[in-house]
Order: sequence, then structure tokens, then C-alpha cells
Amino acid sequence: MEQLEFQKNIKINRNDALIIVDIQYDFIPGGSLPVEEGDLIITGINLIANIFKKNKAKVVLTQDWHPQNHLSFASNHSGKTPGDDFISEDGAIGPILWPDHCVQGTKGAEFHKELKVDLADKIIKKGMNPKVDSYSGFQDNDKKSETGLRDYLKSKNINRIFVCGLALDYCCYYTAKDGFDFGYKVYFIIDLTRGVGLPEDSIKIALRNMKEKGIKFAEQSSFKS
Ligand code: VGL
Ligand code: ZN
Repeated sequence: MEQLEFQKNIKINRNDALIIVDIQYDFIPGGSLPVEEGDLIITGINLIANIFKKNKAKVVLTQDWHPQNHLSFASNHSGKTPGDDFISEDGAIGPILWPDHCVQGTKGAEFHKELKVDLADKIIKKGMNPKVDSYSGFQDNDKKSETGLRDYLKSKNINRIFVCGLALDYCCYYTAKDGFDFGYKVYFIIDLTRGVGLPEDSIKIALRNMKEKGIKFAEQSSFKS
């Protein structure tokens, strides 16, 4: 794996935000798009969220929230199955198709019951446009519309964001990248995330790209209470 350096002794303050990405049943083992060991990070995420609250920082949850006719679902393309390659010109959908997941109003779209949702200051839903996916918590994949996360962080004078959750190589990665491009100092909490690993090497590529960009890496133990 990519050689990563971890930040130590991070002291959280009121200009920080923790972005907890997509801790929903469909991404947890037993769900329709399960991320291996996705359940194992929830306790640690709750602990870190408590540290953020104690230090007057913000906690944001993102929630993948698709209509049933969403074009990222293989079931909405004839002759396609989940995992098949699919790339639309503007990057709106792809690079692969997914099983139906996080359909609005279904159990699979709910936050996992172990996640301390009451610690959240803000919940950002994404992926509602049936023709465009939204891996990033900030904006759609075609970069044509934002979710409201940037406006929210701006209104709270946030300058550092800390990203954790599911999945490392999709929604966490895109959220971290956009955060960096929008001018935030970004920390990726490596042991509080897990990846899908599809297509092959997606985790390795995500980590390498983030490191090259200047995104910093942290671990659960990096935070001072
Ligand atoms: C995600 C694939 C499709 C994620 C969401 O949360 O990482 N991945 N939709
Ligand atoms: Zn999705």
C-alpha cells in the first residue's frame, strides 16, 4: 500500500468539521452494496464525533439518497449487471454500475442504528438527480450542482474538514478531493473508512491521488480529546 504519513496530536477547534460519509445500511455488510468491515468503523466514528462536539466543532452526515430510477443502478440499463463498466461523457455516471442502493425511503437508505445521528449538526442528502450520480458530499459528479455543504461550511467559518465513512474509494475520496479544491485543509481519517475496491486498484489510486494533491492523513488516535 501507499506509504502514508499520519498527522499526530490534532487539536480540534470551532473552525473544524467532521464529515461522516454514508453510514447507511446498504453500505454495511448485509446491505445491497456492502463494504467489507463497514460496520467496524462506526464505534470509532462516534467517539471522534464526540470529540468534535466537545470542542465546538461541527459534525456533518452525508446520506446517499437515490430515486428508484437512478441511472447509476445496473437495473435501469437493459442487459447490464452491477459491476459492469459504464462511463457517460460528462462523468455523470460511472465508472461502473451499481446494484440498487440507498433508495429514498427504504431501510437500506437509513443511517445505521449504531451511528449517533443526534451528534450531527447538519445532514446533507445527495444523488437525487436520476441522471447524475453524486459521489462527493459537495456536488454532483458532473459538477453542475452543489448539495449545500459548501454553503453550510462557509456559514460556520469552517476551514478544516476531516473525512471518514464509506466508501473510501468513492464518496469519501470525492468528498475529500472537492473539499481540497474548494479551499479547505483536508484530513482523511484512514482507519475510520473502508473501500469497495471496484474496479481493481481503486483504493490504491484514490490514496495515491489524495496524497499527491496535498490531502493529509490521520488516524483515530491522532485526535486529542
Ligand atoms: C457510494 C457507490 C455508489 C459511496 C455511493 O457511498 O461511496 N458508492 N453510491
Ligand atoms: Zn449511490
